[in-house]
Amino acid sequence: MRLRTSLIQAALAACVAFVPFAHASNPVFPGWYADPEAAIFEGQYWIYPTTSVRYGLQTGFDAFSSKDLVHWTKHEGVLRMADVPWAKKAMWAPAMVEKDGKYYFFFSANDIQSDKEVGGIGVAVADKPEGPFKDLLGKPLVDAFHNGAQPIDPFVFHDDDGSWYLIYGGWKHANVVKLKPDFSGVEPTADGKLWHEITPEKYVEGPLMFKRNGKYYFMWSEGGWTGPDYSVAYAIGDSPLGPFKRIGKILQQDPKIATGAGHHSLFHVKRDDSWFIVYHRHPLGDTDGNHREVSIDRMEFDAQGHILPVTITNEGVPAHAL
Ligand code: FUB
Repeated sequence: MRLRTSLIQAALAACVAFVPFAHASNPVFPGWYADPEAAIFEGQYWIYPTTSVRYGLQTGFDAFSSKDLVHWTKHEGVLRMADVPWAKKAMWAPAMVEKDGKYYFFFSANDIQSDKEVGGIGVAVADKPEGPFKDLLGKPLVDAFHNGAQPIDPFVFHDDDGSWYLIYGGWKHANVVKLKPDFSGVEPTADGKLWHEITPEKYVEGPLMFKRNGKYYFMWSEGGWTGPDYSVAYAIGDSPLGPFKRIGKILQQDPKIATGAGHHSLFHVKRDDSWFIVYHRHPLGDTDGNHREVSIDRMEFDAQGHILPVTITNEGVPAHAL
């Protein structure tokens, strides 16, 4: 009898130990979404993507939040075109930061083709990560071409000396410019210059910057975003103003998994120094350029600080608490 009881107890203990652990799968949530901006706000993971439909239909943004990278909650319409008086045509490619308890949502709008048109990069603000976000300035933050860069695809980098930088640019040119601390405009760097061009070899769009062990990592997308060869490369420099020399590709298609893997951002979990790359890609065999889906995989560094090539997967990543 005692033997049977202890066998039952052992079986129960084994069951408790074998609670199946949660695992994501790629794409991480349903729907055509692209240009995902990853942020950690209020103890949760957040993704702010472009709604990947024709430009004319890009009239607002949804956001997604998660506590574990596996289960995602959709927040619909966190920023709508109706709340940006100067936006008329398309809104896409968000960049997010938190500052002094407010949340700032940078975005591209109107797809301007010359300085004669109204549009460029805007910024909206909210009290909560889920919005509702409202236009901050009543006009674009960057409304013209500088150094040949179309004012799209913003990324905001907060340096550890307190400076805020906007890194942006389409049409194969990347600029970095210092932001005023209240994000109401741009201001010169110490050398008196405003628009610093940092375009590396093969740069196309989708820039991103972070700092690790005292070095500045600059990342971007190359290739064409509607096609299979879209990809991500990077450089390492000693200053946010460059220079940046291309090191190589770290994210690209895998003909067994998906095509056009690009326009990424990153989750850095400080607790265990783990890094996740959040990016969009096209399903295999689907040639509609707007059919883009958001996926997450691991990103790792070698002992010298180089970024290792990312393995893109269908399985995604295991649950990862913050
Ligand atoms: O979503 C529109 C465009 O797709 C972005 O500007 C590019 O970076 C590309 O991802």
